[in-house]
Amino acid sequence: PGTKAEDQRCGLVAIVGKPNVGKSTLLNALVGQKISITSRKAQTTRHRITGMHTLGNTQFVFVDTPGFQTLHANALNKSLNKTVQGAVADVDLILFVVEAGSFTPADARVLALLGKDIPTLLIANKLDNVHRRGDIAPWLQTMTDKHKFAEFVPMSAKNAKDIPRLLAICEKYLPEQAWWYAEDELTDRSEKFLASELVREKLFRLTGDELPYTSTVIIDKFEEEPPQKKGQKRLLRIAATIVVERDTHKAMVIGDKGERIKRIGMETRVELEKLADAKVFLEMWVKVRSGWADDEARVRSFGYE
Ligand code: GDP
Ligand code: K
Ligand code: MG
Repeated sequence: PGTKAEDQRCGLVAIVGKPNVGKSTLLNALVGQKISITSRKAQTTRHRITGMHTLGNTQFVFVDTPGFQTLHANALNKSLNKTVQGAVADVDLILFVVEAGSFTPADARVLALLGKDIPTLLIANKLDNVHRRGDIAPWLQTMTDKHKFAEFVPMSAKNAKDIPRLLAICEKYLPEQAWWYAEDELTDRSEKFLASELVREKLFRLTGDELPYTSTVIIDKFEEEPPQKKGQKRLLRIAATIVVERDTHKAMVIGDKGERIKRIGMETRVELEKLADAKVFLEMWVKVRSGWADDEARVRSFGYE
C-alpha cells in the first residue's frame, strides 16, 4: 500500500553547517547506513554526497555537504565552498546544524550564505554533550533573532531514538511527487567512490592530528569479478594510492614496519566487504606529491570540481 505514484512524496533535504558539527553522522543516521565518512578532523567530507531513505509514501533525498571553510582561501577550499553553494540552491528543506548551546562566528558565516526562501530547521546537535538542559530553552530563544527558522530540533545524531522524530518533521516539507530513486537505493555514489572515502576515513582516524587534511586517496584499479561458484560472493579487486605532501607524512602513513598502512587497509577491507556485500582484495600505495592543495589544475585532476 502507498506506493502508487500519485500518493508519493519526495524531496531534497540539504544538511549544512560549519565543520565538525556532525553533518555526516546525521546523514548516515537518517539513511540508516554509513555512506558518508566521519571523523574528528574538520574537512573530512570533500564531496557532495546524496543519501536516500524511503519510508511509507515518502522518499527523503538527503545531501551532505563539506563544511563551509572561510579561513584558508586555497584552491581546495574555494572548490569546497562552490560545492556547498550549489547544493543548497534547489532544495525543499535545509537542516542547518550547530552544536546545541553554541553559535560561533563560523556558524554565522554559514547561515549568512543560506537563502531566506527555503524552509530551514535549526538542528541543535550533540545534545548529549549539554549537561545543563535548562540552558537550552533560553539559548533557542536567542536563536530566533539569527534567522527565520521553521522549527528548532534539539537532538543527537548519535541517539537512534531522535532519528524517526526528525524524519517525521522533515516529511511535512516535502512536496507530493513521484519518487526519483528505487525504494531500496541508499546513495547515488558508486562502490569505487565509497572505497576511496573509506580509505580516507581510516587514514584520518589512524593518523590522528599530525597528518594535514590535504592528503587524498586515488583509486588506481577497481575491478569486479562474478562469484566462481553458487553461494560465493563477487570479488572486488582494488588498488588505492594515498597521496601526501611530504616524505615525513609518507613515513607517518606507512608506520613502523608498515603497521599503520596495513591497519588502514585491513579496516577499509572489513568495512567495504560489509557495505558492498562482496569479497575485497585491497592493495595500498603511498606517494608524495608536494603542494597539490594550492595547485588548481591538480585539484581538478583529482576530481574536486
Ligand atoms: P561534519 O564535519 O559536520 O560532517 O561532522 P562529522 O559527522 O564528521 O562529526 C564530527 C564529530 O562529531 C565526530 O567525532 C562525530 O562522532 C561527532 N558527533 C556527531 N554527532 C554527534 C552527537 O550527536 N553527539 C556527540 N557527542 N558527538 C557527535
Ligand atoms: K568531520
Ligand atoms: Mg562531514
